[in-house]
Formats: sequence, structure tokens, C-alpha cells
Amino acid sequence: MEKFEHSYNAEQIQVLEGLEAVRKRPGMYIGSVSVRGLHHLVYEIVDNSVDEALAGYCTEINVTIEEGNIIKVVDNGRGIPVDIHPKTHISAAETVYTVLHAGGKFGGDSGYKVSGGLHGVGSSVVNALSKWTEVTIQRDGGIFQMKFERGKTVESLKKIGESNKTGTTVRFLADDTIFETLEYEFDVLENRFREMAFLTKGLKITIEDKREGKEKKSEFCFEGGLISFVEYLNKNKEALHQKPIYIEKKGEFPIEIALQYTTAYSENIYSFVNNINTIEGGTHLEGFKRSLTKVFNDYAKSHNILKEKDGNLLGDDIREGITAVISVKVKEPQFEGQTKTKLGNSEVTGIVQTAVNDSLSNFLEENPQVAKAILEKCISASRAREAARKARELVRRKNALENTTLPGKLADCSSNNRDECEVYIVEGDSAGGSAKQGRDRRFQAILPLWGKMLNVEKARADKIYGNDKLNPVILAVGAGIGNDFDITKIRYGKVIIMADADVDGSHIRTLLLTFFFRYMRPLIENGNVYLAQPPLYKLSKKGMEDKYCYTDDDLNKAYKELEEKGIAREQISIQRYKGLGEMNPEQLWETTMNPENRILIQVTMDDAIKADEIFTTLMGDEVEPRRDFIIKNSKFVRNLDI
Ligand code: TSJ
Repeated sequence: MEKFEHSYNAEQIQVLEGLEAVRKRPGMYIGSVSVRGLHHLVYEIVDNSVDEALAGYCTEINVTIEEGNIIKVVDNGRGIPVDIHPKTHISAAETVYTVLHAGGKFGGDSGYKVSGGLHGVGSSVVNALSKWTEVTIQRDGGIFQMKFERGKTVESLKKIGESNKTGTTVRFLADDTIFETLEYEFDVLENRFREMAFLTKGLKITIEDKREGKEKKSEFCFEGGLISFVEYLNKNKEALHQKPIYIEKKGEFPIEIALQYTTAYSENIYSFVNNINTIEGGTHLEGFKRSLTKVFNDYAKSHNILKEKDGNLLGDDIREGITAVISVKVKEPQFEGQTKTKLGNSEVTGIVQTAVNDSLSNFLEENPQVAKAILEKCISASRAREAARKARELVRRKNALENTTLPGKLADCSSNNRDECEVYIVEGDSAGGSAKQGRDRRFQAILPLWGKMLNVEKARADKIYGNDKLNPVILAVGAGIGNDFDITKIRYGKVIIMADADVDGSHIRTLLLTFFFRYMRPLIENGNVYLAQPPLYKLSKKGMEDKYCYTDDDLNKAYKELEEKGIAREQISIQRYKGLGEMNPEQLWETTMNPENRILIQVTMDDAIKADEIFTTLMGDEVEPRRDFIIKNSKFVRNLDI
């Protein structure tokens, strides 16, 4: 009978099967097994501590990247309950860790848990995808510990010491047989935790990198919460009023909003549901926008700033230059949309709308100076929109007359299969010429750009349509801009920016990306925008095929490989490419355009906050952040990709 001592009961078998399913199809639970999925593991664990903070019992969370990419998360909450769970007959702590979706379903109301989506899938998923996990709990006067390997309990919870403190500590090592990489990016985690700290007023979050050569530490704690968030987002912009407007409604549907207008022309609204960034917006955002439009129009009319005959200001006019963060808590959120980041609960629209109506109209009555400054800006936006409409019609009419909608400089491709078609936007006439000669004209189109690019951050839509640099891009892509942008009309599956690997190239790349970000955002969201990566070096030697290297790492590897074949560095001649113009058409094709060899970097827009910060930093008036940015630019491309 000894034999059966370690056998599992029915519930435990279910548990093991559940976690086995996670290991078989990890993507379904954490999105992907790329570096992005890897970072999700950390968020998943930290979310538990943030829940404890939201419940009012935790004031500090410490995250550490230890040597060997081990993650440690420590909080000073109550500690996960250690008593025996009535159903599974194992400790509550072990249950959270081994039962799929067990998070938040025990120990009373633990706040606003999320059902579905990438977040809130639970610590059990992290456990299943980790080589090992160690959980240490301090509560009830003791220190308790349990250990797991690849989701299976190897040491059940046991008391290992005495303590008069409380809190939870988790250490884990992600499974390298599941993830493509275990290399955490400090900057990515740092950004996420900064955001978390903004969203949870007064909560202190620290992050420390202890890996050799990468030592770094950051600490976030914002007494101002969302107000601090908006001030942070606007730090390189010029505000129209000194203090952000703050709206808070407590109760069953907690709502918190901070907003501040700047002299910028763009609209930057970030929305969160249960601390999750709802990139695609949803009903909460809808309620906010509706209220904003109504309150400002009502105020303008009742204070004679706008005459009855002028009609209403449009939502777009009222949101020009706004920076806002909206955070709501919803008990059972329904997430929809392509990336499951769009709130669907219809009742939320009215709740947010009512809350904002009351608070915002009160605020405007009490702060007429601020109301006036904002409305003046809205009215000027409205005039500019009218001018833009006229400019657009002019362009349309002109195109109709010329009987072509394609820009003269565009060398189009012959294929009619949109998905396989690509347009290379190339900096400089000479590189454009080489690209035209080197391309496969069946599916590759070339659009050369030259001269100084318009800075879209500093221009309104009317300037964009008439701009001789951007108009060809708009026409070539073929789907319009702004609210008129229609992704179904795009003429190419891939829009590829090809610029030199130097500072000027990075400038034009960023200007174009800013333009796409501001005026064709769905193009980025849909993954149609790419950066071509030209090689930095060519290695050649008599009797050897030329070898191209795209990074310094590549170069070192190539040298090593050649050395292993007995070829010394001195025998190899190296050419450093300073620009695309130095390559002849064949070389350009072989290294940068031929799908068999080229390296394309897909631009993704998942982290809109990060991107906006980068764009604002680069485009803003202050010189210092711009210089820093250009220095860090190669990194920016990688960060965008995460
Ligand atoms: F889940 C986990 F293991 F991933 C994890 C949980 C990881 C980390 C770093 C922290 C936590 C966590 C859980 N911190 N604090 C808590 N709190 C509870 O689980 C808790 C404590 C007490 C009570 C209660 O009703 O007494 C209820 C809960 C949910």
C-alpha cells in the first residue's frame, strides 16, 4: 500500500492537467513566448501585490532582477493565507499557485480581478512556465515556504521560522525550454512599474537590476497619482493651465481622471480599466469624450464664447492638445477588440459621462480663466479643421484634374496582390535611384523623399495635406489620414522606411514614425510599418564571398568564424557603410531589400505611452532631451519592438 502514498487525488490530477495545458500552449495564456511574454510573467506576479495594495494592506513592492535572470518580488501585505483550503485540502497559498484561475477566488473580496485577457491569468500560469518557483510568506507569527518545479509542488507549504512581520516574497526562474529568451529588459519593466505607481497613489514600487554589468535601480512613489502621471506626460510640453484638472468619484464604480491641455496639436488620452492599459479604448473612454464635448459646448454657449449660430465645436476640436489619463475599476470587465484591450461593458459609458459632467462643469464655473484658455484653443482648432477640409478638397480636385492619385516620384510595382506589395520610403535621391534599379519591380515600389521633413508635432492637419514631403506618402499609402484613415484602402502590405544608419537617418525615421503614429496609427497597430536595416559593414577577401554585418555583434561573430577557419583579421578588408548611397543597386538588393537576406524590424505600437514619450521628447522644444534621445535611438527601435 506504500505505493499509493504519493498518488494524486482527483482534484490534484485536474490541477496537473490544467498546468500541463498551460505548458503546451503558453501563448494562449500569456500572449507569446517572446521577450514580451517573458515580461508578462513579472507583471502577473506584481499584479497580486498591487491588488493587496488596492485592498489597503500593502504600501511597498520591491522587484529585483537577480543574477541569472531570476525575478524576486517582495511585498509588505498581509501574506497569502496559509490555512487549509476546504475543497482541495491543501493550503490556500498552494492553491493560488497551482490551480488555474484560482487567483482572487478565495479569502474574501480581494478587489477587482480581471477575467480573461493577458492579465489576471494568475500566478499558477507563471508557476507552470517557470523552471522553479519559491514562495515565502510571513504571517501569523511565522515564516512559511513552498517550492515548485515546472508547476509541480516539490515542497508543500511548511513553517521554516518565526517572524512578527507580514508579507509575500516570490522568486522564480522562467523556463528556458519555453521562452525564446530569458533576458529581461530593465527599461521595459521600469516603464510598466512607473505606470503602476502612477495608477496607485502612494504605493512605492522599486525595481533593481543586480545582473553583472547592468546594475541599476529605480524607485517610484507618486502622492499625486494620476495628476503626477499627466504632469509626467506633459513634461516636455507647454501647458495651457498650471495644474491638471482632477476628477474623482469613489463608490461602486471608482473613477479617476486627470487632464491638462497643452499647446500641442495632438490628443493623448490613456485609459485604464483595473490598471490595465486599454489601448483600444472602449465604453469608459466613450463616456469621457462625450461628456467633454458636451460640457465645453454648454459652457461656451452659456458664456457667450460661442454664438448659437456658430454651431457646436466637434469632439476632435475639443480634444486638440489634451493630455488625459482615465482610470476606472469595473467588477466584471468585458474586454473586446483585436488585442482584448477594449472595454465592452455598456453601462460604463453613462456612469463615466455623468461623473465627468458634474465635476467638469463645476470646475469650469469656478475657474473661468482656465475655461477661456482651453476654449480659445478649441475654437482655433475648429477654424484650422475647416481650413484643412478646404485644403483636402483642393488636393482631391487637383488630383481629379491630373487624372492620377499617385505621386510623380513613386516608382510603383506591378503586382495587384496588395498583401505581397511593399513600398520603400527611401531617404535621398541617390539611394532612391539605387533602390529603383535594385528592386524587384513586381512587388516592390519605391518612394524617394528628400530635403527637410515637416515636423508633424508642430503642424495641424491642414499643413499636412498640402505638404510636399508628406502628401506623396499619403497618396502612396492610399488610405487617407486622421479620422479619414481607412486601413482597408492601403495599397501595400508593407510600408518600409529605409534610411541611413546615422543621426540624420534616425531623424527622418523618427519623423516618419511620428507622422504614422499621429495620422495613420492603425497602420502601426496593424503591423504594416517596418524599418529596413542596411548593413553597417562589408567584409571581403579574395576568393571569399562578401560578408555583410548588420550590427557590431555580427561583425565580431564574423571575425571569430573566419578566425576559426584560419583566416586572420589582417587578411580581410572591411568597408564601413556610412550611407545607403555607398551601395550599388545589386548590393542594396542583396543586403537590404531581398526578402531572403534582409532584416526588417516591425514597428509595433503596443506601448503607446512609451512611444508618445519618445516622440514628444524628440519633437519637443527642449534641446537636452532631444540630444539624449538621439544617442539612445538604436535602443528605441528595440524597445518599440517589445
Ligand atoms: F500569487 C502570488 F503568489 F503570485 C503572489 C501573491 C505573489 C506576490 C509577490 C504577492 C502576492 C500577494 C497576495 N501579496 N499579498 C497577497 N494577499 C493575499 O493573498 C491575501 C491576504 C489576506 C487575505 C485575507 O482575506 O485575509 C486575502 C488575500 C487575497
